[in-house]
Amino acid sequence: MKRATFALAAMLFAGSALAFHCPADMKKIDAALAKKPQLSEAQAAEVKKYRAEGETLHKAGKHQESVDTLAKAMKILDIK
Ligand SMILES: [Cu+2]
Repeated sequence: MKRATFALAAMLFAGSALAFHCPADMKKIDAALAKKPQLSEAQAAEVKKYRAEGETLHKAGKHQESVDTLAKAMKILDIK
């Protein structure tokens, strides 16, 4: 019983940490885009796609998927 409670608490903690992660990543992407990075049309389209997908996933509560998707956009933009 105690172990289950701990596991649940750990899960909730991980979930909320990730919930903060996505908006932070989106902010980084938006900031990078505001600087008009040198991207090919295909790259720019991909970044936009991942950025939108990440936001949708975040709103759906799928934070891990959101972080993973936003990471792809960040990789194209070369954000660390
Ligand atoms: Cu999220």
